[in-house]
Amino acid sequence: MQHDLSTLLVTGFEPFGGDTVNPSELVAAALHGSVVEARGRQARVVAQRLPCAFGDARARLAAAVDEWRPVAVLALGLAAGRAGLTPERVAVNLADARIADNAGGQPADQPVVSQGPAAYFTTLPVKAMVAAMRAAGAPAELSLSAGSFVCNELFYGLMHHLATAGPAACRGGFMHLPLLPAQAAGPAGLRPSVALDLQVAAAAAALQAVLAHEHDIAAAGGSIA
Ligand code: PCA
Repeated sequence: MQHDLSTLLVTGFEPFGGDTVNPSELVAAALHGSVVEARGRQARVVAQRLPCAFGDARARLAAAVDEWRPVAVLALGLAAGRAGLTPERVAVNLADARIADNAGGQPADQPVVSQGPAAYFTTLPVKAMVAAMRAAGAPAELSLSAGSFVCNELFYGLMHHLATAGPAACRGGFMHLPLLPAQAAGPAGLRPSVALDLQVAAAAAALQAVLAHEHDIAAAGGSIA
């Protein structure tokens, strides 16, 4: 891999919770090596697969950030039940797991970083990302909570790393993805899903928005409750 272009680091998770696939690692892998262009800027996507394990995932991401020194990081994960692609606004300093992670870890009511701030806001232009994904024909919406499992821990760990130790000027954030149709075809009852091709196209559009918008667009949004 060349270092001539700037880098967009995109991560995905291995399957967890009894699933055999995770759309986040498939989307990240599909984008690996592609060149994103927007407003005269170019960056090459480097994808990294992460273990679904508290502590381990965020340590590996911090190491990848320090290795690649990307202009931005977009971490991806699955949120079964979401009806579209959902960039997250807030990472909270809380690990509270309803199920065990892939290493058997199941923290209850623990801080991600003791003495860390209660929360971090994303530094990605999430409203511009939502608009770009919708323009690409994909269902997308802002989300206010990444939960309290490994994805939130990764998101919080990423933002803490960028705020305290990582490369200056690197922006970071997290986006949850919906199930794939094949996952929703199981016996667990009807759940929303989005085809892999559309998830990949939407994530590519979101990355373009990241390059195009150093600051988020002014647009009405947010949620009433
Ligand atoms: N989703 C989980 C962890 C890994 C993933 O893809 C979560 O939302 O926390």
